[in-house]
Amino acid sequence: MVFSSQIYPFERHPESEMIRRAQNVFETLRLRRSVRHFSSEPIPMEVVRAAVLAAAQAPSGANKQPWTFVVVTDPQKKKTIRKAAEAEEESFYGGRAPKTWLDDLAPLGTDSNKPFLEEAPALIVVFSHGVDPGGKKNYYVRESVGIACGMLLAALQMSGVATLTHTPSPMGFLAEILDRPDHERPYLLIPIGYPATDCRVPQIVRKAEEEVLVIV
Ligand code: IYR
Repeated sequence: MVFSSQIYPFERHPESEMIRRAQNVFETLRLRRSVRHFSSEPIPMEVVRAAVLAAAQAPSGANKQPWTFVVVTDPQKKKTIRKAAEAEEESFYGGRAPKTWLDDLAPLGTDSNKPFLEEAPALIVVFSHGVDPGGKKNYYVRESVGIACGMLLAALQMSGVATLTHTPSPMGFLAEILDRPDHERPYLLIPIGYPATDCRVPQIVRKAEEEVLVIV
């Protein structure tokens, strides 16, 4: 397909306004934490839809947009997903994971119990398309879908919705339970909602600017 081009309607801001916006984004994203204890209170579907549409504006290899976002609110489906995820996690924590991995997870206090998969009012299951429906390969699929997921997490956080990136492994069961077509593979499971009132999170420390930023 050949795209016709157009003048880009870029929105330019004064520098002081740019700095203010950048700091606002930082202040909001600084507060994002992986939440594992959600209130069951529903979140407005309009917010979820806008966040998914924001994510779907991500750049992708050859603009193939190799993603599908499935939003699950049905309690029965969430229960089925929880059961299948817990079965995988039991084998992960019960011997499949190397000791070094389990040692790294110990401070986070995670285990094979995943009540949040039922408690959270919605689960967003992100699927990647390694190939298109006709079987033709897509490009930079993991990078493209990873960027879209980052944009989704940021959009949700900026809208006031808490998130968890959950990766039961392997997660092929999600394609089955959600009856996805063959070219879609589960990429990430994102429970979303409001934190429960007694939700606690580990006290983690982010790397300092000098450790993550190099200006050449
Ligand atoms: N998927 C497992 C294990 C797990 C792995 C990593 I890397 C984490 O940062 C957290 C958990 C689970 O969800 O418990």
